[in-house]
Amino acid sequence: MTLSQAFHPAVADFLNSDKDLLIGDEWRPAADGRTFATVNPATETDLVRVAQAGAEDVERAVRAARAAFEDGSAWSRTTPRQRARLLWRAAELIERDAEILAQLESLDNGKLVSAARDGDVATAAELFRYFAGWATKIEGTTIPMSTERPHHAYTRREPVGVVAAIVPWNFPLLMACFKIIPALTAGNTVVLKPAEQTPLTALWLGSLLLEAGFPPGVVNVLPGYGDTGAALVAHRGVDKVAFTGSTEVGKRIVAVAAGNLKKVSLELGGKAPNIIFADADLDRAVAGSALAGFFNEGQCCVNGSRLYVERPVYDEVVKSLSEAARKIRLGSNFDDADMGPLVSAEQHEKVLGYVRGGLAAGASAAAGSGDRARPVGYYVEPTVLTGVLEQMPVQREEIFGPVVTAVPFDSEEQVVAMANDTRYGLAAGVWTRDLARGHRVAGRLRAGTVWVNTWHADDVTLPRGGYKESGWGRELGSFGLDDFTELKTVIADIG
Ligand code: TXE
Repeated sequence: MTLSQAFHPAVADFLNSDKDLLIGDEWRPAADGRTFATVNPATETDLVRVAQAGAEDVERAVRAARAAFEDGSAWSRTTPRQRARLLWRAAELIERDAEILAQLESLDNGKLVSAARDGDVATAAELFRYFAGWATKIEGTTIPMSTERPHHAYTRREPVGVVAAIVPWNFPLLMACFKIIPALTAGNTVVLKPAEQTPLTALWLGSLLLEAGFPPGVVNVLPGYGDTGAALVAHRGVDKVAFTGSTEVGKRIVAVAAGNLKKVSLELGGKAPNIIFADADLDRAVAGSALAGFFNEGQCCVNGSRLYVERPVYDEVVKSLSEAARKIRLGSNFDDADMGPLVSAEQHEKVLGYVRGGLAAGASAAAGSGDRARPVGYYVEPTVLTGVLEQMPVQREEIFGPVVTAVPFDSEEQVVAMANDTRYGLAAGVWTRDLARGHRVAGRLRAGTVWVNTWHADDVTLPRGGYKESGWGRELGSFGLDDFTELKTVIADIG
């Protein structure tokens, strides 16, 4: 493919040849020779063909990851301080290649280069540094026993083993990092399966980790479709699956993982309620709700997609939010714009389908229309729907696009009940000037993250994850390491 001058020469070069799988320290085509195309969502044209990992490749990658993990391997002998240095080195390499990674992410996913550079890539480097600090601090405890003979009992935190990291396309590099980094910090080895829509930054990351000095086999990268992920989940040589994706696939993973009872952590779908009380600072609440609804083209599991507004300010908030939505400028890659296209034709159809379904069922569009925003590219206008009923699919199901439904409410009791009436529980938010109410409602909302007078405020230090059908476990922060370790109790008779 030909790219404009604006693109980094290394990006053009990277896209010039078919991409291989990373197994051990070798880049190789799929054993059965299959490849698939990854598409630029802004132009709907193919970017490059990528090796599609099949069963034999999964077998080889798991074997490589097992060998790298086993007792006596170079990786098993790596000290915590050495692991910290490797992670720190990886952060430096990410920063060195920040522009390349940002451009690849933009081409593959659709988000603007600026968003990828300032958000995804910068946070990825930050995550490496944050967890580098933890590598030397994974500690056990000594625990008293009350036995007659004296004993010394203590715990050790040990790596789980081979981790299959299966990630989606909305933050391709970052989601890979969410899993790989804590896994490596704790001494595990990894087989990474990027989403079929967005394999490119995962491949670049694979080569950076080799360059950083991680021993061969510690990180393997297998692009492919769901069947590649499914083969990893079924494999008895995999000790843990760390998954982000749809709730439906999450449930399938749990069922298959039962085969060898491998550990599973899941970060799944959401349908976050965003509650604005009449006493809120409405300018901030509206700006925050636009961010909540439309950040990352709305393709965000913690996207504030269900807006509840106290009735006295409902019309005013809907009007201001709709104006804010209409001001969002669509564009691609380096454009001076606010929002890119959605990731794929499938996602584009899905999102437009929900909006049209909502309109057909009697909802109205205060912004947006349910039409393609542009003839070419998977663009969707930021959309605000009113007249939505609680039982409509547009209100109950995860849309995963720039679509907000706005519903009025009359009391705290009523809105808490409506907010919690969902199978999801990933995130929620509340806007009010009444501090007591803010914290009271935060406590009543059944969600893993609750924002008060803000949305998307975040840090690599904070755990995140879901209640109910939004998942199992927590990622990031010190809690994020727990799922990547086994806890061993050692009891010694010292009588
Ligand atoms: O997700 P999938 P899709 C939601 C969002 C979106 C919908 C569908 O609503 O519209 O899911 O997106 C791999 N065993 N989220 O189809 O299928 C797959 O190859 C093992 C929310 O992209 O769950 C990819 O790598 N792996 C979410 C990853 O799973 C399997 C982010 C996610 O794909 C598999 C993405 C299987 N049987 C979508 N089938 C969030 N929580 O942020 C597929 N995969």
